[in-house]
Amino acid sequence: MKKITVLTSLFMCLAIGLQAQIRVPSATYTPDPAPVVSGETLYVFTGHDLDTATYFRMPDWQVFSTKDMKHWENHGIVLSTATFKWAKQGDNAWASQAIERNGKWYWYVSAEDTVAHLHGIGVAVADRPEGPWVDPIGRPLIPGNWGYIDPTVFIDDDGQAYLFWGNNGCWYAKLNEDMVSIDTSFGDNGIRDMRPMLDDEAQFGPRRMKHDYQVGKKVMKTNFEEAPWIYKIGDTYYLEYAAGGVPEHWAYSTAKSIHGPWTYRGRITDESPGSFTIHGGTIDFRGKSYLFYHDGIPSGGNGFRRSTVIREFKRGEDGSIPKINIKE
Ligand code: FUB
Repeated sequence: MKKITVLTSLFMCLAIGLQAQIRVPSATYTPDPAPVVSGETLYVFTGHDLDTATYFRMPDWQVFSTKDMKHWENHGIVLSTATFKWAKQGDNAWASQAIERNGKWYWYVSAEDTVAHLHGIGVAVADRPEGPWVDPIGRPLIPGNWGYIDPTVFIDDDGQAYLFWGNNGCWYAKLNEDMVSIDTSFGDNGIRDMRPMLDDEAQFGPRRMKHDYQVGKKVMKTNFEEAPWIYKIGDTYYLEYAAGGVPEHWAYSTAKSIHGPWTYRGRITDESPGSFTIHGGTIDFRGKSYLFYHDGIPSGGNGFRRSTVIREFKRGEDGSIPKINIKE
């Protein structure tokens, strides 16, 4: 009987276009999920909203893994601000993403630079996702500045690695082969500013009134909000991102060059239930595609106590990402 009910609801989900949800089992909150596949294993790197948070209270980062999307291993809190001596301690451990290269793991994190008193990007290195993680440079890789949060990392087919990041703007840099320094000959002191491209509706979607932290008031800006998620399929670069101001939805643009121009491709989701942020990313694993993001449902709608959710979806023949229903 139970089996029939599960099958019936699965059939109903497929018939009306809903994607069943998977939740990473955890006793802690798991915001800002960043999935990565290594061999037969999918790892999810997340942040950690404290149970008592009434504003962002995020002291550390966590790792989970699975081989089949059903059984999960919780590796726990494996990295904290304590690793980054230059960072504000015990808080502001914001979004992150990790990547494997030549047998080492590199974890790029948002943390508060105590010199600039603004978020910058740090990097930690380990032999495996479970750690131990160390800070190989003892300073921020990208020093603090307005909007310098939410790093996403990608290695192109020619071996060139890129780091993108940003809130209310998007910036990117070329990582050197060592993955812990940037190519300072690229852009302005190693950083290229994407804001002129972000301002183009054809590249990043319709403008709307949004708060701009640098000018301290609302201005007309395009869709891009924060949380870039960069990857490539075939010869197409994908940039997914939190969009639309708050509350955020998930959207994407594509390009034939990592330097743009980008083409706005539309919404992937509507706004995340119970959370004004949505941070996530899509990934392919064992022949299926999954969207990772966070919502506020387990906390009863507290946008500072967010949990990872996963939705399976099917890419279009042309590589397009369908609109994914995250409301059910
Ligand atoms: O989790 C803290 C911040 O909220 C992240 O850095 C943003 O992407 C948003 O999810």
